[in-house]
Amino acid sequence: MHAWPASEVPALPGQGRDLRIHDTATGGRVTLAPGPVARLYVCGITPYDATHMGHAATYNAFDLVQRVWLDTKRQVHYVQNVTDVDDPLLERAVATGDDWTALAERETALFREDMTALRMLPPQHYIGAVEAIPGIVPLVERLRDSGAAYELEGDIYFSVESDPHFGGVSNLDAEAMRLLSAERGGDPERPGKKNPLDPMLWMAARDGEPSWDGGSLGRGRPGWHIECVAIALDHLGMGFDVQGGGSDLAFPHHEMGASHAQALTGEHPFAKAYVHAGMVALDGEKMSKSKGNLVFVSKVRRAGTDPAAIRLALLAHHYRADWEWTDQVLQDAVDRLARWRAAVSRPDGPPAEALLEELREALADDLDSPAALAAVDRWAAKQQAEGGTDEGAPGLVSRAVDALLGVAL
Ligand code: 5CA
Ligand code: ZN
Repeated sequence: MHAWPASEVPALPGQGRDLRIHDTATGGRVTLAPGPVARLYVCGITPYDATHMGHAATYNAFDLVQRVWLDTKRQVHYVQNVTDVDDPLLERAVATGDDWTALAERETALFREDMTALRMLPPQHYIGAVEAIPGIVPLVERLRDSGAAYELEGDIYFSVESDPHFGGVSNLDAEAMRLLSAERGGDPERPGKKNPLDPMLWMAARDGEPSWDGGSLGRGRPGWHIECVAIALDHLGMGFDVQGGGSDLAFPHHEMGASHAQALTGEHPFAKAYVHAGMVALDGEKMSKSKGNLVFVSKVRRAGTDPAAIRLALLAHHYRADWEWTDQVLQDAVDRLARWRAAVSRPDGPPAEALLEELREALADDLDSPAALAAVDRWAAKQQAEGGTDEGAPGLVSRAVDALLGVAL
């Protein structure tokens, strides 16, 4: 699949800082030290509805990861998937009478537009589950042939007991895992499984559902976790720097993915850090396509809101926090954008070198975007109150806000 166009990232004077970020697996902060090419995998959308502010907040977090790395003069090798065949997508298509491929294509196109408008840097490889199937089949065959997977009435399940590290990403107890498995696409109640948590790797063809040639697996379609493993191993290999997603992906998705990869390669870890963004809520409940309590990026854009203001609304919250989208959150961002634009539109202003270092330090400190915004607020307030004589300052502030926060002033 094609991704979306990249907005330019201005070069900044001086040197960026290494990112210290919260890793779910260790439960603490790790200092990432990628090579000259940092490797990032971020789980993509299941395209059965438009991009909402929760999605946007999560992609914003990993856009910041890239911007911090780029500021250290590294390149970033970024891969993202699109879960363009899965139960919720097929169910939605049946419910609305849509063709499932048309639904997936339409919503993926809208996602690209939203990402472009929000100045999110695109992945170099943007890969759909359907196009990954030829790479998934041999992996499932290998897992089955090595004894890490087994057949149940034509479906193939992964055996979580085949991985000695199982549980090490999300660090949850057995009861919590069982509850989340049932909630998030698993089938712990199905009789005949070796362990109730075992996830499906390959689902044998069902009547009325799409299916593909699975070689010795028979016709069917891939499970969810193996999709991301196949794509990540193909394009990044084991031991890449960060796997990212919202906190609802820690278990089972990232836990199972890590286990699949470990069983396939005998290596550990799959990702050096597992990074999870908090959940955005509306009216007190997590925004989710299944509940329908959504604020869509595209709708807010169509209502005339500058995408830069949407981005500032996201940045005003720490990526690990759970927070609530409200009209006031957006209004505050619109006001902030206006203040910042007025401040950089003058020919000169207070010196901004210290601000650049504050921005770098805030973001390197577990992507503390609220602290970054506060630093720019202080510069803008000083500009408004006293002005300044540094002719390079407004330009430097614009470039720094663009390069590090993805906001065009
Ligand atoms: N296709 C899979 C990942 S392989 C998937 O989870 N798709 S999704 O469309 O449901 O979610 C896409 C991303 O948005 C995931 O990282 C998910 O954790 C995140 N996300 C979903 N809802 C919210 C929310 N309310 N707040 C923050 N992030 C969210
Ligand atoms: Zn994924």
